[in-house]
Amino acid sequence: MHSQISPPQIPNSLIIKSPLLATNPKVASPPKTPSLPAQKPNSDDGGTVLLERRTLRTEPPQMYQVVLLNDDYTPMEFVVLVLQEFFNKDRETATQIMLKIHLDGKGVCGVYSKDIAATKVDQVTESALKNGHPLQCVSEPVQ
Ligand code: TYC
Repeated sequence: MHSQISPPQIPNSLIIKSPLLATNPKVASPPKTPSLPAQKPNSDDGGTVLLERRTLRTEPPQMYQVVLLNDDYTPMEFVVLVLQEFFNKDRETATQIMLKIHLDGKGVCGVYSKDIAATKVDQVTESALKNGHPLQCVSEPVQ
């Protein structure tokens, strides 16, 4: 004779249905198919109705690259510090990006959503003005 251990039974009254699980398609539900208009079968098609299945896809959001422009006056050290502070670059990467900007005229510091990119531009511009440097920073849509 052997005894079986069965899993504990959870009463329905204790199961909470999370709204997150119900609405987040990544977690719970498969891609939605748009509902089709009701169709009357044609009299000459033998009652066959052709249903087209289309899957709704959401486009990824437009991303923005934040670009620093070269000038003749902003000290190299200041640009390196800006890249470290506002773009989270380590000292070596920041130095490489700064030198690229110095040689090419401009360089990408990072790619962000529209709002974050605008904030980065504001932060860099404010810091440059406060320190008396003409450093220019802009954002532009990627592609
Ligand atoms: N060209 C500047 C100098 O020689 C350095 C510099 C680099 C300035 C990058 C701006 O975005 C810049 N002091």
